[in-house]
Amino acid sequence: MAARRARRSRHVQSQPAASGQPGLVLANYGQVSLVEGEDGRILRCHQRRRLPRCVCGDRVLWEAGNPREGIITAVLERHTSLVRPDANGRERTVAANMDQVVVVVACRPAFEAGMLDRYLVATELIGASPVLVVNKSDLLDEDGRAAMEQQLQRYRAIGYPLLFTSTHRNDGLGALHRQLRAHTSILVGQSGVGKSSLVQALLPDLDIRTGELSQVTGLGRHTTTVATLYHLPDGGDLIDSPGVRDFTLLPVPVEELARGFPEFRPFLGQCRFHNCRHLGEPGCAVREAVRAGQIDARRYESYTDIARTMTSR
Ligand SMILES: Nc1nc2c(ncn2[C@@H]2O[C@H](COP(=O)(O)OP(=O)(O)O)[C@@H](O)[C@H]2O)c(=O)[nH]1
Ligand SMILES: [Mg+2]
Ligand SMILES: [Zn+2]
Repeated sequence: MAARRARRSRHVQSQPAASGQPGLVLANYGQVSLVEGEDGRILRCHQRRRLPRCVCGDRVLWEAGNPREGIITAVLERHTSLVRPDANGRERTVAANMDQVVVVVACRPAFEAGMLDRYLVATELIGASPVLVVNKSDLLDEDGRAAMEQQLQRYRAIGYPLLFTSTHRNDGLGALHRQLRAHTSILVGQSGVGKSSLVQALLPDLDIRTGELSQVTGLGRHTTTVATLYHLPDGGDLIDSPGVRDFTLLPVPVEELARGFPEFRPFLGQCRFHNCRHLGEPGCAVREAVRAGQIDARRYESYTDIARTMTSR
């Protein structure tokens, strides 16, 4: 999956002429969306023709039709969106309006710093806040935990929240709950790190809820195959998306890529060349900061790796 800042006023715009009541799209199944009205009731909705296809997390306007059915009359402006290429390489939006992206890693499958950095950059570039979760903490002995802490210290230094969890031992889930409160979050990370297990642990009535949703769609228990938004018991929303392991970065201009590294920001604009790509140009303030130890060398290496894959396309 790829991430990209919502392109305001190009794809999705509020439709000033449209009327209707506000609603929240919990899931989209092609022609049909599940929309939650302000009273909490869930309706099956089709959408007016010529509207952009709405996605999980969209704010919409809808009008009542048959009992428990409605029609979407407007898709409101998206603040953030996650996009990934479909089978034909076309960009496809999977979810919208999340303000937090929870990147889940574990010791098994092995933690890869380069992949973590790609998730973090993609999150920064859509304007959402990353949270780092190390799941399967039960598999770490004291030394393993210390080694993991040490590797991840550079992310703490940037200011990213870092949590250790275990769904098997029920560790750290309270802290994760608190971190998700008052946010709309989505879990991303490599397959097998425990994302679905975390969703299960955070949403004790998940089975009941998916059952309810499939009753409304009449589509059977399909909710695990499309991005679906759930309300957390203590407040906040969690989007479960089965495809987020594919989350990668779409090409962005290199100047924009550097902004995806928050610790670079104090140095941007201080390079000798205004269009410096920080890849070896003379008088580069970013490289100078790496040399001076103000920017972590491993993170800078991730920057050059990502920049190279983008410029070679
Ligand atoms: N030891 C351990 N295993 C876990 C934990 N959480 C999940 N798992 C296991 O990791 C495997 C993958 O979990 P899953 O939730 O499907 O990962 P996903 O692919 O990221 O959704 C399963 O066998 C889980 O039982 C944990 O906290 N500790
Ligand atoms: Mg899963
Ligand atoms: Zn530079």
